[in-house]
Amino acid sequence: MVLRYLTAGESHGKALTVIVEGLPAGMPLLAEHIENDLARRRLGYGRGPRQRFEKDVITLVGGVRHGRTLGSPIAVEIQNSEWFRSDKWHQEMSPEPGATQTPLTQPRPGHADLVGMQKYGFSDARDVLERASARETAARVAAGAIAKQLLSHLGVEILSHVIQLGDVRANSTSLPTAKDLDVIDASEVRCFDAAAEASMIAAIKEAAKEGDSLGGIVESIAHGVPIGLGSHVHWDRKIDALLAQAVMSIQAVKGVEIGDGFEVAGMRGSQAHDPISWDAVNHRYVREGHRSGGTEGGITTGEPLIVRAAMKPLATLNKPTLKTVDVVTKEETVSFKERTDVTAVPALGVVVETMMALVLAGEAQRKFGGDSLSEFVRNAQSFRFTLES
Ligand code: EPS
Repeated sequence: MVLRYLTAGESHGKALTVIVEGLPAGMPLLAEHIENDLARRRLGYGRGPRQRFEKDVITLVGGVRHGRTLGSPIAVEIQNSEWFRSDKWHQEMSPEPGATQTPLTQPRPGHADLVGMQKYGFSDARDVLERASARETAARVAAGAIAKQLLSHLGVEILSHVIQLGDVRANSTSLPTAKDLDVIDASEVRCFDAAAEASMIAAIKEAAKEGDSLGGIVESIAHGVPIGLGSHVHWDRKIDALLAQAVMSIQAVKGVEIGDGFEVAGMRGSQAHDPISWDAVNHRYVREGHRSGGTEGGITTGEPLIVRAAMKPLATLNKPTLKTVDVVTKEETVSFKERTDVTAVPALGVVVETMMALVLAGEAQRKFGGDSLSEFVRNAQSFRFTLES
């Protein structure tokens, strides 16, 4: 791995931490680059009360001096405002010896609770759910914001939008670009189709009234990706495989698609592929269409890279109706009630952008190398000139 990162921390613990290693020195990096994406991750109609007070206050603990990276590991700490707000969490999540007075013994179907308890030998679901929580994605987004900074020096821009919420589908005929991001982020559900937006909000209201939750699908697009990231030569070097693993690792994601992956399965070969033509003005090959999603043979083609992710409805419900078993009494019951979001699909887009950025930054580092930003950019330009000549 050229670019490595590791997150630590629990949802209601004191803080989350992420360390990112393998980025070149001399890259401008400000706290606000990270804060912007963290703020975008908190957006979205249907989030629970916690998002109203979580501020994601960050501290750059290492790897950055005078606004530039040093080439050393970058460490970021993100405070959990929740921990500072209430004594409850000081006690529940204390690292000191002790025990909880309120163990959670009624595991939620669809969450990590039961299998996590079985696997790790716990009798309190909190020992599992605190880490399984999607709060952890805040730490990933901080890492991804740093990766996006590196990619910006290659002209790569990544954005996302919601294309389905519950059973409401957006009518997305054109591919949004970075210029559209402000409009998308201004939408309460981060949807680029205003007509669908209203129906999505209505669906969330309806589910909220019934104490239920909703899933959906997001599409994330990277424009300006260099040709040649990933490789056809081995299974674990294919860019599609790296992206699929990264995106599938996001909490509650159950499906990943590259380009029109599922749709082309039902087409004829003569219709399913993007024809190649030569752009004599810009001296480059272009694909007429986006069906392949910007990869062929596990390598980026330079066309927009398109990844879709399907999120299941959250397993935590405001009105517990899911049948389960109490792990102490073994009696039938319903899963425990927790304060929760109705949907986190609008935030998922920002997390998918993050995982794409981390994969692309790692693969760009692998291809172009360089210990300083200028060396990295020079190497990338040199490769591009070779292709254009
Ligand atoms: C989450 C449950 C909710 C979400 C949380 C993820 O938290 P709480 O139980 O504290 O209300 O708000 O997401 C975040 C805190 C966040 O920053 O994304 C869960 O069970 O995954």
